Amino acid sequence: MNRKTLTQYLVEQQRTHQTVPAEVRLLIETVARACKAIGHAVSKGALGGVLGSLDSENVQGEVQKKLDVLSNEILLEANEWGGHLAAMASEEMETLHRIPNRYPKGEYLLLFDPLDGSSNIDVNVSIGTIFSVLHAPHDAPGRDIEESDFLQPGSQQVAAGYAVYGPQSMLVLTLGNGVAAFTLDREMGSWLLTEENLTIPEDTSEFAINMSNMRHWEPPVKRYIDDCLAGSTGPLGKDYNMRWIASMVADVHRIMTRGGIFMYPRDERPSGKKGKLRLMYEANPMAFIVEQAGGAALDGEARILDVKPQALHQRIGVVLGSKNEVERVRRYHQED
Ligand code: P6P
Repeated sequence: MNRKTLTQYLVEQQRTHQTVPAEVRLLIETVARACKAIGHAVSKGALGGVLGSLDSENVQGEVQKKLDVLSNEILLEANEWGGHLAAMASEEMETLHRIPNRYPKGEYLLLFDPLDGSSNIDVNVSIGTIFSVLHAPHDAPGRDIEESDFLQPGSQQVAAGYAVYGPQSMLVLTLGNGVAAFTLDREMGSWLLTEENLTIPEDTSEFAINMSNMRHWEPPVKRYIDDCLAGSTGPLGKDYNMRWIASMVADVHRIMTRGGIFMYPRDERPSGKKGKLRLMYEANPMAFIVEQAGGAALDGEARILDVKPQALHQRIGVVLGSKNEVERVRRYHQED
């Protein structure tokens, strides 16, 4: 079977939709090439001397894995010379990364979590890269980009995607016209289209949450999970299954493939009041992808893509996945 390459898919998207200019196509191809390089480094494991932690911490106060830093550098180096970006921002960097003056600047902003789920690296569990593309403000070309230029609601995203480095390496991408999935052909080194229109089933009986945080949850979350655990004899009238990979990319990819609901809610701990996951480069891109596949994404009550960001690394509660199940969780919050 002759499958379309990522480039063919992007050219067709460019021809069909005015919202996909050539600059965006170049940007996505560049990020996809960087994800191939990251996946290659990840797959070497101990053989590549890239496992384990560094003595450094990132802006989140998390110990950095060698692969976190390597993945971040791969994305920075791949994207700074191309002329399509005005600046970049990353989970691994405290402030934005401006394009060096020796390179031309473009009109897009790229945000990424270069290696999400890195606590799973050393135990050989799927991890991934998450990225989000915004348009720089129209007056940006004449001035230095500031952090405030990134603080746009997720509804403003031009494109978003993730790469999951698992049994297969896959790239899942939206340009605002549905969601496409590509599988890496390792012999050819090409991302080949394997799903043109990913759609999340509207209903599910599978939830994903870290149960060890139960004592910290707000009452609506506790009531919802209790009702799921009550199964067919409880108010929801059906048995539920549970999954928790502790790698957002892998948990979300399962939901993109067979449905489900992913929850990392804000909780009552001082550290959890705003949630654990980051809005700009985890929640927003995943919310864009999930909504484009017919799912829903809330912070518990409000639509994530409507949230006006206040800070580059701000955190947010996340409830996303099968539309009818996310709506059910919203109703639990409204009962309070
Ligand atoms: P916990 C990984 O560190 C991450 O940011 C997400 O990928 C994942 O969903 C979550 O944190 C796991 O958190 O508290 O279960 O380890």
